[in-house]
Amino acid sequence: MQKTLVIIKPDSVKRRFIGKIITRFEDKGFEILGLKLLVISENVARENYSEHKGKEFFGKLIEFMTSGPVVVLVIEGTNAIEVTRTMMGETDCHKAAPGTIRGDFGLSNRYNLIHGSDSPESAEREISLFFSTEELLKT
Ligand code: IDP
Ligand code: MG
Repeated sequence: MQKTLVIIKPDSVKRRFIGKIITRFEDKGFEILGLKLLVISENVARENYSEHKGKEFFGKLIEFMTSGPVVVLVIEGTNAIEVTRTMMGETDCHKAAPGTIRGDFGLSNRYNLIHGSDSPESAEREISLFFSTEELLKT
């Protein structure tokens, strides 16, 4: 079993995709261990995306991620990190395959609807940015 952090990004919340996206993970068989609706602070956004600091899109990414409410979830299941990333599709929604969240609902490479941790180390770091242990059903 593995845990991962998913963020339903501000564009998804604005487009009323919260239910649709959570349903995909529930239908797949994942368990939800934590869930909240919030506006991400600039510091937390910078921390979540620290690996991209210095890249040309970093400033706009932080602006986007703090532009409105998001839903953050901790989901658990077999191979959750890789399976979630497969379900999300490629970063650039133009290139993401049909059947993926980005492939089905997106047309941008910045406004791409969803974040998912990309490694066990990132998952652990990102989960602890958003949730205390008391806020998760299991640790
Ligand atoms: P990921 O979300 O698929 O893991 P990353 O490469 O980690 O993709 O990039 C983080 C986020 O930064 C992306 O989800 C997207 O919102 C934004 N981003 C990535 N590459 C670009 C780009 O070339 N232009 C604009 N935004 C980008
Ligand atoms: Mg990434």
